[in-house]
Amino acid sequence: MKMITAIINNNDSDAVCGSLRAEGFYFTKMSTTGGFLRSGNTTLLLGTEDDRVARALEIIRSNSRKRTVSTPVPVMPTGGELDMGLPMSSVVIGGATVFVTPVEQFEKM
Ligand code: 2BA
Repeated sequence: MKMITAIINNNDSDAVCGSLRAEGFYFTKMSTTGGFLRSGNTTLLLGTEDDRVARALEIIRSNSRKRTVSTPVPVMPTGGELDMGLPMSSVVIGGATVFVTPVEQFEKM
């Protein structure tokens, strides 16, 4: 058995979750926050048998898109005054960030 931890864009969440549900995957959906951009994303915890991992990843991949967002770049003040208007930088988010880890034990009690 494997545990898939998938961090996905909030905008892809309905499509990913709907497709996973339609194929009978069990998962837990959590509202999470990216450490870099500090904006909301969705993390799925999905435990499944080894032979279904590839299909779960395919569903996540095919429903997750790359997006480019503009984010302010923090700058140090040049003098005594704080710079007004931070420069913007583009950051590409996604598709999904996925970790697949082995499960040593699984029980429902
Ligand atoms: P955030 O941490 O908010 O990161 C959003 C995007 O900002 C990232 O997209 C990446 O393009 C960029 N980024 C992140 N950290 C950076 C850094 N130190 N320097 C420069 N750019 C940086 P993704 O890589 O697609 O990540 C999307 C979200 O997935 C992340 O949101 C975070 O919540 C999660 N994530 C990504 N890699 C992770 C990892 N190794 N461990 C845990 N969570 C991760």
